[in-house]
Amino acid sequence: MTDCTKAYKSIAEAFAIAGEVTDICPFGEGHINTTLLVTTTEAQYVMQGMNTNVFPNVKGLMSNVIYVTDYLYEHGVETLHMIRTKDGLPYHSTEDGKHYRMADYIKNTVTYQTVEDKETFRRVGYAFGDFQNKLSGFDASLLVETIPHFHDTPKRFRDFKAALEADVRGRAATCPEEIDFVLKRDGTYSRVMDALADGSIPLRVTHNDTKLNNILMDATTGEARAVIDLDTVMPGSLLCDFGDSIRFGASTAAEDEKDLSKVHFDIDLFATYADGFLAALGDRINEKEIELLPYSAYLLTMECGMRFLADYLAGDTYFGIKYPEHNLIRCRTQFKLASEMEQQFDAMAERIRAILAK
Ligand code: GN1
Ligand code: MG
Repeated sequence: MTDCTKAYKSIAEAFAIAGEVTDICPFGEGHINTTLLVTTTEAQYVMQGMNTNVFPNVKGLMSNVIYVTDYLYEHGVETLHMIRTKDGLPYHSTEDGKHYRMADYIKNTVTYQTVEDKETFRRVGYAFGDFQNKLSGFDASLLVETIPHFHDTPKRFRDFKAALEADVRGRAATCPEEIDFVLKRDGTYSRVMDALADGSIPLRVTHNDTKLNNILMDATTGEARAVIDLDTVMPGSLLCDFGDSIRFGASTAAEDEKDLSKVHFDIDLFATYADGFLAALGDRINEKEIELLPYSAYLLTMECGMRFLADYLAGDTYFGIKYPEHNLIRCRTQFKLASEMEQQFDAMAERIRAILAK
């Protein structure tokens, strides 16, 4: 039995699973929760230790996940199926104050860290657009705001400046160019929040973390099977879901690529994703949202970059890291992408117009 299996076996056994646990191993690429694949003599499950630093309200978090998965299931959408504990509870708490949840492993699916072929990315765009459609009838008042101000970029910018001011690790001296990159763009961060505030774009129930690796693709057919990582499903803007997918998927390299000469914004991938996303939405997107699609790619990329940089300055307390400069490396890829996007706003708008004219 591996050390990992030994460490988590009794936790896995707290859930109403089939068979005897034979193996438990780390799984996936998430930066927040501890994700494990549990294998038993009869089935496989995904177990997660929830990060209470990021999600202090575990009860509210799990209530959201159950509401959303039940709703999707009732509407015929393949989704996560949460397993209750043997006591019938939605999650299991250990004596040392950690909280775990369990879901069925969805068989014959894969996730991608970069786009391997364009058609896949179109399907991802369609699937995230469709996810919005499916949730359009969902009663948003049922949802707890798991992370308030999650995509409030001006607030993220203020948090970044506070981390810079505090500079608790003395790291600011190691990254003056990156800091300057964020500060210089003050004034470019509020267009989505402003549009929500003046009512020119609607508040919807959105996913808010639409990375390519948050969607399970069928290993045989290549079809999108299920949207996962439902922890940040909250009221928000469709633009954040679009922009976040672009920042991650329309890059030619991984989010933590060290060689920046490999990192480029690929406008063809932008257009491919937009094609799928807009096809799913049909006329359920308004003029202002359409106008802000190119900007949203830039905005979400800058937001994520400043969050990585702020976490580097704060001593890596939020995102999981594999080495000390990991967050700095991550922010550099985001800034490289954002600087290329800035040069291509007109070209992006042109591609959107061409898609809508079809
Ligand atoms: C986190 O949980 P994961 O790894 O899918 C983060 C996102 C960031 C992303 C950057 C709750 O997503 O907001 O965009 O890392 N999730 C949370 O890769 O903060
Ligand atoms: Mg994830």
